[in-house]
Amino acid sequence: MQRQKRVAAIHDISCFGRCSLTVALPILSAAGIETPVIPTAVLSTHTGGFEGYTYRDLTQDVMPVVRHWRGLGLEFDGIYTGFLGSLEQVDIVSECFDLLRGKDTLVVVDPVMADNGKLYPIFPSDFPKAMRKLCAKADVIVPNLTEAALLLDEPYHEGPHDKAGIDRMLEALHRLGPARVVITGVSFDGKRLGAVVSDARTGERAFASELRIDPMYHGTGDVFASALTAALLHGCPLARAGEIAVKFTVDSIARTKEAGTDNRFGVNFEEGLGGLRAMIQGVPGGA
Ligand code: PXL
Repeated sequence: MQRQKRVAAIHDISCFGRCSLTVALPILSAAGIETPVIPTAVLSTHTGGFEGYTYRDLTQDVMPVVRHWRGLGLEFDGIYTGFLGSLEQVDIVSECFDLLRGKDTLVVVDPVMADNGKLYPIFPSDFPKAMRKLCAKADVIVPNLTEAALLLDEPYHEGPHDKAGIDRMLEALHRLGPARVVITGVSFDGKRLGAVVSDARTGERAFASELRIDPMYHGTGDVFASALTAALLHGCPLARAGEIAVKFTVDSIARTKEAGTDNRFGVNFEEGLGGLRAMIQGVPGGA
C-alpha cells in the first residue's frame, strides 16, 4: 500500500461560508491525505459579501507552530497555502516554506487576492508584489485570471480569451519561478469555462472546461485548488488533475444552483467527496 501523504494547509478559518480551511481540510482528508493545519486567522465569515464579520489575527501563532513541528521532526509531502490576511503573513508563510519543505515537498500557492478584475478591498495595492515573491517559491501556482494579471502587473481582460494571449501569460508566470502553472476562470468561447494548465518541465499544456454556470459562487477557487492539490499529491499528471478539479468544482456549483443556495454560502462540495476520491483513484465511472 502507498504510504499516506501529509499536506500542511496554511489558510484562515472562515467559520461560515465554505472557503479556505473549512474546504481544504475536508477535501484533502476525503482524498485520503493527512492534513495538519496552520490557521492564520479566524473570521466569523469570509470577507466576500457579508457585513460585520469578526477577524482574529493569528499571525503571531504561525511561527511557534512551525518551530514546534520542526522540533518534532515532522516531514511534509505538500504545503498548500491560500488566503493570507496581511503583507506580514505573506513573509511569514514564505519563511514557513523554508523551514518545512524537504527535497520532495510539493509547494502549492493559491495567490488569493482578487477576482473579476479587482483586488479584494481588504488588501493594500502592494499586496500583489508580495504574492509574486511567494509564488516564486512555489512548485505550483493556481491564480484566477485577475490574480494572474496582477502577478504580471498587466491589465485584466474579461473573456473570451485568445489562445496566444493565455500562452503568453503562462510563459510569463513560469518566468516568476513555478514550474507548474494553472490559471482558472478561462473561457475561449464564452460558453465553456475552465482552467489552463502548463508544466514547464514537460511542455505539457491543456485546457479543462465545462459549460459555464452563473452566478459566481464564493469559495470555488478554494474547492478547485484543494481538489487539484489532492490529485497532484496522489501522482496524477497536471492535465488530469486539472480535469478532476474542474469537474469536482462544476458539479459542486450545479448542485448548489439546483438547491437555490445563497451564493455567499459557498458550494455543496460535500456530496461530491466520494466521487472525487473515485476520480483520483481512476475508478471507472468516477469521472
Ligand atoms: O475563498 C477565498 C477566501 C478565503 N478566506 C477569506 C476570504 C476569501 C475570499 O474572499 O475572504 C477570509
